Amino acid sequence: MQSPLRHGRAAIGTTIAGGALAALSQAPDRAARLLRHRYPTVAVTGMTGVGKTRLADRLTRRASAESSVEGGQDVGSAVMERRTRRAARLRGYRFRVVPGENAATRLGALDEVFHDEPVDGVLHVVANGYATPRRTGGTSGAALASREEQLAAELEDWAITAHRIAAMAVRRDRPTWLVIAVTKADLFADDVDEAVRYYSPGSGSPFGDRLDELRALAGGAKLSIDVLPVCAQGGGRKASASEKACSDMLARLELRMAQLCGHV
Ligand SMILES: Nc1nc2c(ncn2[C@@H]2O[C@H](COP(=O)(O)OP(=O)(O)OP(=O)(O)O)[C@@H](O)[C@H]2O)c(=O)[nH]1
Ligand SMILES: [Mg+2]
Repeated sequence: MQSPLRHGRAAIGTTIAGGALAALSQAPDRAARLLRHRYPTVAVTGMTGVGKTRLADRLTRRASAESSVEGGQDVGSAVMERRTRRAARLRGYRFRVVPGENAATRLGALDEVFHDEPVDGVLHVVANGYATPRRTGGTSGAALASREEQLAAELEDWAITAHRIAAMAVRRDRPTWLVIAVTKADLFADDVDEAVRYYSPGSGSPFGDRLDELRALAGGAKLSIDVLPVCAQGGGRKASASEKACSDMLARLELRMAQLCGHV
């Protein structure tokens, strides 16, 4: 088997998995999956408006429905979305996109992906304060929120998800992987490194501290954490320089997920 670590070094800017990564040899896991004949499952989590649906669509080569913007109003997902990336020899994925809006459907979806049918890995999506503000149910007009408010909301949202991830990780004997996808990088192209640092374990930032807590809770060897910038916008025919950068980031994310799932 090829060492995931060796590949990882070449492919990743920020891998803080350390020793946990060495334990992430997914070979027996892959064998079990092949027997069941299923793609690995990936939970896509994160607060409302960060870009989960858009990213999952991009990763599954699905055209995002422009109907999500109705009459200029950006509408969030109301139910869990299922997307499948098909590939030969079971090297695809089944994504479960948990709605970010704090509705009953979100709680049910969290139960499903972290308890009832526990996923193989987690793609937690954050947007460096650039989540699209969404109005709360029943009100109209565009919602407004500052970047600081969005970052605070994101932190609160993460606490709930992190708790679920920890509970799942301690319950199983094989390791769980978590990738923090810092999306909408096109909106802060000059600050990508800084954003990645903010979302990284050991950074001393509010988010970093929470990740450190999660690792302590789950046990270092039970959870690997990667932080990767990405953006899901564009990719059309008129590819500009920034679109090229976007597809490069997307490719790095895909490569990392493939490594974590034992696809490569
Ligand atoms: N600039 C930019 N905008 C993005 C990107 N990804 C998503 N968006 C926009 O951000 C908004 C929210 O994206 P969604 O994918 O609907 O967000 P979500 O996380 O699924 O939100 P909920 O369904 O409410 O949980 C949409 O208007 C997207 O077009 C990105 O990479 N760059
Ligand atoms: Mg959505």
